[in-house]
Amino acid sequence: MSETKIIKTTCSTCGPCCEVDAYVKDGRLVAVEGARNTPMQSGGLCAKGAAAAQYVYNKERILYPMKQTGRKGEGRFERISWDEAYDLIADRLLRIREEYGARSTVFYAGYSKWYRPALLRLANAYGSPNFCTESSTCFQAAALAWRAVFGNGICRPDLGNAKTLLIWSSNLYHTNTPMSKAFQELKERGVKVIDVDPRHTVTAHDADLHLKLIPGTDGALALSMAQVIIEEDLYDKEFVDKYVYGFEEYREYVREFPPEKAEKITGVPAEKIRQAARTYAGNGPAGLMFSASPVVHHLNGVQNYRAVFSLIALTGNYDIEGGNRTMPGPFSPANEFGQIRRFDGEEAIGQREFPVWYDLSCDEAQCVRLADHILEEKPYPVRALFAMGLNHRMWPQPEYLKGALLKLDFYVNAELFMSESSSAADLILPACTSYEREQVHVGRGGRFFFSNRAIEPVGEGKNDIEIIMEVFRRMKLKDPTLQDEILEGGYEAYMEHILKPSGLTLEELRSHPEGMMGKNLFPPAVKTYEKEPFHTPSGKVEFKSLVLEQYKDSHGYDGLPVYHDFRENTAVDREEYPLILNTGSRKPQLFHSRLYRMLWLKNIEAVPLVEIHPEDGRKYGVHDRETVRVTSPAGEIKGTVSYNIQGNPGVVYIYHGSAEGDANELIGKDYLDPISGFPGFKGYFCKIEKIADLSGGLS
Ligand SMILES: Nc1nc2c(c(=O)[nH]1)N[C@H]1C(S)=C(S)[C@@H](COP(=O)(O)OP(=O)(O)OC[C@H]3O[C@@H](n4cnc5c(=O)[nH]c(N)nc54)[C@H](O)[C@@H]3O)O[C@H]1N2
Ligand SMILES: Nc1nc2c(c(=O)[nH]1)N[C@H]1C(S)=C(S)[C@@H](COP(=O)(O)OP(=O)(O)OC[C@H]3O[C@@H](n4cnc5c(=O)[nH]c(N)nc54)[C@H](O)[C@@H]3O)O[C@H]1N2
Ligand code: SF4
Ligand SMILES: [Mo]
Repeated sequence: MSETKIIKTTCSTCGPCCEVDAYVKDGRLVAVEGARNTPMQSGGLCAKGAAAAQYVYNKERILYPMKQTGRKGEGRFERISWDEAYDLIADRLLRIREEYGARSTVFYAGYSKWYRPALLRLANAYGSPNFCTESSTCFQAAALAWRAVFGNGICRPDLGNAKTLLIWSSNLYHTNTPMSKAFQELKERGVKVIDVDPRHTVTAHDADLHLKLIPGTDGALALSMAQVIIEEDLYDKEFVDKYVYGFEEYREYVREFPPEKAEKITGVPAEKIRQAARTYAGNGPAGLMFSASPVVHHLNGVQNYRAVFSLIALTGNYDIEGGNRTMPGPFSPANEFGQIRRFDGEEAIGQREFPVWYDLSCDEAQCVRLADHILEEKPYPVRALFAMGLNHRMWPQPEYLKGALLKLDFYVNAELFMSESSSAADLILPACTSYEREQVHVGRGGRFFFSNRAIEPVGEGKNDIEIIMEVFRRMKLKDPTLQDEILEGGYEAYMEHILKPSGLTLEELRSHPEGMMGKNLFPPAVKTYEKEPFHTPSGKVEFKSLVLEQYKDSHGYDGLPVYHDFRENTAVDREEYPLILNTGSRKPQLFHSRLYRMLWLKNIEAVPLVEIHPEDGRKYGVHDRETVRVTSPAGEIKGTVSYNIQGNPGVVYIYHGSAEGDANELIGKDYLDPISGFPGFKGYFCKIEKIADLSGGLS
């Protein structure tokens, strides 16, 4: 009998890429534990990671390349060889480019980030401006808000030196497990923690002050804190005088938000607003921890986060020790590799409607309008989609997108699983998990580590970058932006290439399972603005954004971080739909659509829950565990009531991504932040009605 081997590898079942020890026997993954003997892990693991074997050997894994044989969307496939698959892709994509132009092909990446730089290269080399990712609903709106204020680099809170930490909507115990250790250390040090969250989460439980606001009212709360800080003379005059543009107009504007008025808008008691303002401004240095999504999943999302980010500059906590600053780190190889911009000169999806996305955001197209673009063919048709991990349930009204996918001339999806979105494809390709591939990783603080392949790929699975490279070769593309032809060089050369700026070699890294510090690190620096102006049009921190202001007449954007209340600013009949609908606040055992197929995880909550406050239960005549219909102006779903007292009455919480009751069926596809294009996932409207007595789903 063979021995069980322990192999140092990574889990990337969700985002963070945690280092793990994989237990492998007879070539099979039998168990996973958090890595021992590395600086970041101590043997612990989250529930999703511990269920790795159910992920890797899931019966829905795609094992071979498969071609649709029936009618499109019917889900009938036949196995073909990789060779045939590559030829088919090259042939179809080249013909579509010839006939309709390169922009008619969209390159898309779902939530798995590691291969994106290579996919962007492929899109560039092919010549399409339409490279887009799941960031069309995640992080990039927060980045956009940040850049509108500070111009460049996103600064994280300096947890090691802060005396106060203001957490603005992050439930890190559930969403960023590796961070929870740092958070506990900070608590032990006696750092004051303020948490802004509509629910009393585990993270809020650990806070000194919890501001339990009504979802989507973040802007009013931040402006009110600013009002207190300015009125009580707690702001950093020197920094503001020297480095801030638009302060006088901002000061005038925030006068409209005294805490008593903000209390009415946000539901947060005026005294708590004052206390938070005084602590954040007075007990510095203070860091602000923000999140990729909840604040920007609202119609006024970008402006709300701009109001929040402005507090950093107002209190002089920008780029100082213990505030928000560029942390010392490596010359990030992944970024260096990906930093080739989108193909310029052609109008990308969403560009006309969301121009600031293109001015400030990133290398990507805003694909929230993908379905409209396919169906309406305006301003030009989209005919093909080369996707990796596309899940239509990410979008509001997912069936609308699914219908549009069926209209494409050619749609290929590389996936781990035979997902619903894969079944609509002409061709599906088997991708592989982190356990089945090698990978170079950049950890926190400039530490690099190598992730071994723990097992051979399941079926004929391939790593996404190898797939991209072969598609590139078969189309005989040239990467116009690179001297060394990196996509032609093979995966080994690719890993070498991304490691190059760190000063480490692949050989060195492979022989150091504990990881290595990069040789070329950014030296720790503070107050970088003293040497270099901010990368904004004014060269200063912009409380009044000149980029947004340009579009005042054409798009109605305001330069100040103005507050518009989503409850007033809507065509929805509130008598018909009295409840606020907040979707997708994370659960520790789920990850969007991908983990419902893992029974160990799914059965923790076997049915889709509609979480309501008991007061609402009484008001609308529905009880815990009853089956209810949830209706919004966009659609309806069924779910099981779960009484929950974490939040306030008046708000319903539902998770997304499950075919059995997807919250996204309820969100209107045109209910978007006009600046970022982000859907209002966390601030729509609904009603609930009882349809049966006992769901029987929960025991
Ligand atoms: N287990 C698990 N972890 C995940 C994910 C997952 O699906 N599952 N997803 C990953 C992804 S893609 C992302 S973007 C991150 C998100 O990471 P987080 O932002 O930390 O996660 P959320 O739970 O979405 O939101 C955090 C908190 O925001 C609160 N919130 C909801 N609406 C509002 C609002 O309007 N204003 C404010 N201030 N707070 C609000 C919620 O109550 C919640 O407690 O998580 C990542 N980690
Ligand atoms: N209602 C509502 N909707 C939301 C949100 C919300 O809060 N509420 N949150 C939004 C946010 S922040 C995000 S980030 C998105 C996430 O939305 P998605 O990116 O759609 O997330 P997943 O469901 O994880 O789907 C990604 C797919 O990628 C596949 N996959 C995983 N790893 C790999 C890999 O290595 N290679 C390949 N080729 N495929 C892989 C998975 O099997 C899965 O089918 O959802 C957004 N949608
Ligand atoms: S948080 Fe859990 S599931 Fe996500 S990568 Fe880390 S161990 Fe894996
Ligand atoms: Mo996200």
